[in-house]
Amino acid sequence: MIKILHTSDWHLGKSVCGKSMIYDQKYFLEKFLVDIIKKEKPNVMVVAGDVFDKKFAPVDAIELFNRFITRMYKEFKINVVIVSGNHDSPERLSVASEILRDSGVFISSCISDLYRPIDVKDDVSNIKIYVLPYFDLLDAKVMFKEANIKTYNDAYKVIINSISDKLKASDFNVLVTHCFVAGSEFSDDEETICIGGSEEVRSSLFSSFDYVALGHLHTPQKVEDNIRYSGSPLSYSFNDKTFNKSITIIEVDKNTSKIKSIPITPLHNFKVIKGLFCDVIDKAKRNPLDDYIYIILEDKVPIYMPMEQLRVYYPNLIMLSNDSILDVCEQNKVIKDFILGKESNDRAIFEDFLSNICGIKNCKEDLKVFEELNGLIKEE
Ligand SMILES: [Mn+2]
Repeated sequence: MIKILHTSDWHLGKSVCGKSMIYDQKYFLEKFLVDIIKKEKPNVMVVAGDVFDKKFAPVDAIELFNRFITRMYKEFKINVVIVSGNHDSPERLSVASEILRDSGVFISSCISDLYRPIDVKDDVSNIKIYVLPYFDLLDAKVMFKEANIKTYNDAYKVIINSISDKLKASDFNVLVTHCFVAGSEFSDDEETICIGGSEEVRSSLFSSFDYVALGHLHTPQKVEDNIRYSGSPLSYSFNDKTFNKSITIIEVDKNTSKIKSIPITPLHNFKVIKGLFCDVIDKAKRNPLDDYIYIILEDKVPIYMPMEQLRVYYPNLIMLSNDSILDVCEQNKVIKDFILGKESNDRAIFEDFLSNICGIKNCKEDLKVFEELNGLIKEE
């Protein structure tokens, strides 16, 4: 039996709401995934694109990748097959890839890599892993001299047709690629993908493969039983449909396969909390959390430094919003003008601060101190 571990969309170096995810990514690769590898002992790991979040990946992300890949070769001796995704720089990701091939690390960055499948064998099974990284439509047009390649579906059709006669029924044929397959579910952090547009690829094109390891979409899902997105290992948005992430394991015995997914335990969960400030802070005091938190306040009055107050209990509170107060401002001309700074002066702002935030009205002493200090500041 041969085991394939399928993962994708690591997006190493990504920040969410200004918070770097590098510790979470380090935890995923060096603790969670290493534990799975020790337990499951896969023969090969496929990474279906978007290793890095940016074409110019930060140094700590490159270091983490380097350390992990080295360990896969030295400690676990498993083959690693990587295709570049739309977030990766194909040239940077595939540095020294010809030499790395000899060590069982296959990094693919161009269409022509498809014609060099990777063999993984045991006594009964013969797996051929075909790789097709994310590519530019123009590259496909030039390579196949086909002017009528207008969509990714056209390109995939031509590209897959060009190897279909090489696929043998006696082999277990795997394709690793990074694209948007029609009919899949996406989450809000994937808004750049044009759904229903020229990016869409039909799953019927993959019918000659025994398993298709997809990357691009971050929600783990199967398009068909043997055509799957492993999804990203971490949530990268509070708008994620499901915060449940997983990796996929395919066990191949001759020409049959068994597929299972293993849920990922993240270092931090993503949580959205909604409510009035008093209830939210009450809950926070009773149950402090170090998860990544997004709080949606529903108060119709301004709250004094809510982020700072809540961060005492939620140190990883990374986003806070209050649509209710925006609605109030929109409806109330006085508040709107005040916020926009119309007809207000320093004294009026301070008076409003005293009454709205501190609940103190007409306190002559406070106003006197304010006027004195304000005068001094202005003199300076
Ligand atoms: Mn991605």
